[in-house]
Amino acid sequence: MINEYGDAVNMPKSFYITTPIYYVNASPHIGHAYTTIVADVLARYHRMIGDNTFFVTGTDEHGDKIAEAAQKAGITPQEYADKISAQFRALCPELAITNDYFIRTTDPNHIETVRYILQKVYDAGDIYFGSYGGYYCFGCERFLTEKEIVDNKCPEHGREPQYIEEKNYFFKMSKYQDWLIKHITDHPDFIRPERYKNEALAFLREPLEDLCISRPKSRLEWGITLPFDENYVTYVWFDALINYVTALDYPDGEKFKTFWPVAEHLIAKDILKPHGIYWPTMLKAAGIEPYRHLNVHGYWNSDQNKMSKSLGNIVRPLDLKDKYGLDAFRYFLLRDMVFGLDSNFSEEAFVQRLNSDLANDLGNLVSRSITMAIKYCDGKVPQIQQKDKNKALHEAALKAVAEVESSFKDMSLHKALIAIWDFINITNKYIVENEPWSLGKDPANKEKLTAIMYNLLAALRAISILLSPFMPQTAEKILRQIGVDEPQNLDMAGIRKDDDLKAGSPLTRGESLFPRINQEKESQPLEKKAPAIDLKPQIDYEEFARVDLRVAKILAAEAVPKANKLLKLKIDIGEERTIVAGVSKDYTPAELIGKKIVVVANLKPTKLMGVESHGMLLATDTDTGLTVLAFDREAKTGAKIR
Ligand code: ME8
Repeated sequence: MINEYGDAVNMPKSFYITTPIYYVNASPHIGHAYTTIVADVLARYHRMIGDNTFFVTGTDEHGDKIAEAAQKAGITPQEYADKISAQFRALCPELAITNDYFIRTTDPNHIETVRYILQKVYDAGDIYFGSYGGYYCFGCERFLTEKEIVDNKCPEHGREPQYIEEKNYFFKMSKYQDWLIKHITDHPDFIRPERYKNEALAFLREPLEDLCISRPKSRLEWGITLPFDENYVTYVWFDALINYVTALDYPDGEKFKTFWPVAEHLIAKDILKPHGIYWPTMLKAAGIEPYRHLNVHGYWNSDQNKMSKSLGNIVRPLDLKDKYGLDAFRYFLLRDMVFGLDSNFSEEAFVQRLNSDLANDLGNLVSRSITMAIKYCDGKVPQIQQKDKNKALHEAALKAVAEVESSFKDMSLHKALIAIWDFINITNKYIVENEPWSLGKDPANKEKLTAIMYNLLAALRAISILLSPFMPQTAEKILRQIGVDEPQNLDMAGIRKDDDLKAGSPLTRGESLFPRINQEKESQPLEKKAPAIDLKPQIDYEEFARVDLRVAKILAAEAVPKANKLLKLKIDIGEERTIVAGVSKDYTPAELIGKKIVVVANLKPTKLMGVESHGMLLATDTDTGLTVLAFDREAKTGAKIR
């Protein structure tokens, strides 16, 4: 029999999951951690249900961005790539990531595969030499179409794209436009969730241009040399996307045969176009079948903005893990993002979830169940009769299993966690309704009490199995407390069969799984960190002197209508100006009027909520909000700051 994916049923199924390979121009933040953790949960789940699984992550190391970052840091691109790639690699064990392979685009086998595919596509006549001029965004590492440029800027990176015209090699992407539209239409979940399929189809409503796939070495040397022209290197996306087949030993590897037909890519929405448009057409031209699914999630924002080095609002995954524990961190990320939509990171929301879902619901359930079972069953898993097993509780476990299974099919992992928590709460209710502490007062209730304890332990076992892909350390801790020796051998089938608890196994009380956090007393909010100082480019004095900093006296201040953070300030810097500043949560207008502050006077004017701002004040983040830079002695209005 053949299932919906064309696999022979009863054969072990295969599952291939990839994350983007991350640029090595900056250290990892929670956005990277999120994608990698989601991939890990999927890989763990598929291994648990018996699928032959392969999970790849890695780093993307060529291109302008890296060359530029290395130059600023005063080291070679290879040294730079080695350093940051090592940070991404080290993050994997810290986050309990079970990747089977870590790929780097500077690996010799990858370079060979890229050259092989380029030659193949070139020989097939789909690469030609030509000339092109267009607006290039170095953040996206690609030319932008006119429609993508808003107010002369790339909306994703807030930078002006640069006009570049040069002779280059082009991939005939346009030739595959109709094929791709048909493929996406015929396979409605090829790109999912649906909003991103629609976005890809919207790109494809415009004529697709051919893709420039080279850079002359005279401009950029840090890349893979084209096999058919020594003077050019490959364009970074053509290089990077191929990692997904290099990792499987394309073209002849067994892994390629097994895993490519079931390839699942996981990305955020920022790189939809290269994955949804470039990559399938490249595969088609190279004679390789398309991947099975492109799974696209939204952004983790911080303070309502996309995390970026320049905004200094980067949240570092290891800081959170060190402060609150790995499983709490994994749980929060997976529970608080609806796959496909953006989510705002806030430490407060994190602590709330930790206290309510983890400390209260799960932690309390485990600790009181084990304590009571030890007390009422002499420290061992009891033996009970089939008729005493609680049907309703078992059915609730089966319902959770079914919901978890269906959530994994469509990537709605937060729904899987909601289903598991429904079951946790039903189990908590079972305790409250049965009042074992009352029954325990009368020895005549011994049999009833023993049955309740068994049913509770069976529920804990089911909860741990369901949780294990998400929170592997917690699952293992609970299973050990209920006397399961080999937690790694459990699977969903073990929940369906309800007779698997081994009578006589020792019960042990562990430490509290999730101690409550008293946010006010105990918790210092994490510092949002700017990138490590050694990665910051040094500038010379001339560069600094181009910024015109002035002493400004605030003459008037008022809220900007409908904006929730902005104040409109009238200032004197030797002339009168209006500036708009995001400080209304931290200062009242009255507090500001008369104050002398520091302003960047030569910033290009910009409109904020309809008000034109002619400069920017300086402020710094503190644990309680913003503090505006002011003076501790006399300062002359309009004077230059040196
Ligand atoms: O684009 N929220 O690398 P990259 C959620 N090298 N996820 C985020 C995120 C955020 N705020 N920020 C980053 C590249 N990510 C290329 C990829 S693949 C052949 C080449 C995650 O370092 C998310 O997975 O910019 C996003 O797609 C990826 O990091 C971009 O990583």
